[in-house]
Amino acid sequence: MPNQTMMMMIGPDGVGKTTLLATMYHQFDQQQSGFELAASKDTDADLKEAYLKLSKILTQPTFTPTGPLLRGTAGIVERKFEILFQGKTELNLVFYDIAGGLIHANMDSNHHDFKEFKNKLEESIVLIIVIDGSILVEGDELLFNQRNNPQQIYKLLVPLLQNEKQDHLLLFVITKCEAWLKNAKRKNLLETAFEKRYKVILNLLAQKNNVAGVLIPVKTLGCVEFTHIDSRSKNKKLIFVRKPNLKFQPQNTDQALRYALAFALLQHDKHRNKWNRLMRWIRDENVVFQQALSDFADARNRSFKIYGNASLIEVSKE
Ligand SMILES: Nc1nc2c(ncn2[C@@H]2O[C@H](COP(=O)(O)OP(=O)(O)OP(=O)(O)O)[C@@H](O)[C@H]2O)c(=O)[nH]1
Ligand SMILES: [Mg+2]
Repeated sequence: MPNQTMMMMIGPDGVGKTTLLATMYHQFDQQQSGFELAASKDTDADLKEAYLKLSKILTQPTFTPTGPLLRGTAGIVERKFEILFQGKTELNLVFYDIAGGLIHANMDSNHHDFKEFKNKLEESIVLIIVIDGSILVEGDELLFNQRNNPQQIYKLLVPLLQNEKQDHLLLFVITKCEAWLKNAKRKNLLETAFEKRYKVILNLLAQKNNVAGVLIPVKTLGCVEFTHIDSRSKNKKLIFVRKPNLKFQPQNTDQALRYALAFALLQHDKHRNKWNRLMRWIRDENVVFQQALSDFADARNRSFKIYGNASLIEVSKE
């Protein structure tokens, strides 16, 4: 029976968790390795629906954020996948896509949904922390804290990382940052803002041996750019424009997925039981697997900044 690995999309409502999941699934290139990612029927249908919806929104000349991308990111939705190796299921995967509202809940809340959220978070070994990039760079302290809520994410991480026996990967994925990916100087602004505003979380990572973090700015849309914050009403609004000369073209979302999958496979391999290990050794399966994993991991873009224990994401070449 193949193992199961849990991952969770984390971030307040509207940061772009579901959009990221839909674009990463769509953008992922299966061709390059012995591994294959297959979605369950429901997951495949839902994520394709989300992607189609996005592409339709983007045919309109003016861009208005739509509200939740898929009906039903209420509570926690389980998006199920499996990784196949040489045609056989190697690992079952669940991505928990949460309703962002859960992030703001009171930590001591006894509410059923929040308890379920904390339990599922405890099971997850990869956390995809989705950050609204426009607010990260341009938002004032109050707006930034409201919309990205890093304090609450820190409070959730502290108990999770206390278990020294379990390794974790944190992917800090920045969305809505098309405007800052144009040149090295602007990219630097984005990175500096991230390191300043997530300092407490990055300090936590620096003290731990059991966690690695990767900063991955992505384009989920690629053709919509932040222009300014409209502060006239009480509820500040971010104004984006649809760039007519650019295509809807996600970028680097597949990298987030590749980092997540490589880590899941590494952990899975590390925790095989002795009997399984022996059988694999006798059948000479380890070498082939290791080579495939190493090829898979080599297709990761290595220009992203790494925090914490970088050795946790390295695949040894044997
Ligand atoms: N400009 C821009 N808009 C984006 C981007 N990613 C998502 N959006 C918009 O942000 C809105 C919210 O995106 P969702 O993916 O539904 O956000 P979520 O984090 O899943 O939100 P909840 O499910 O409510 O927690 C959608 O209208 C998207 O069109 C991006 O990279 N750039
Ligand atoms: Mg959602």
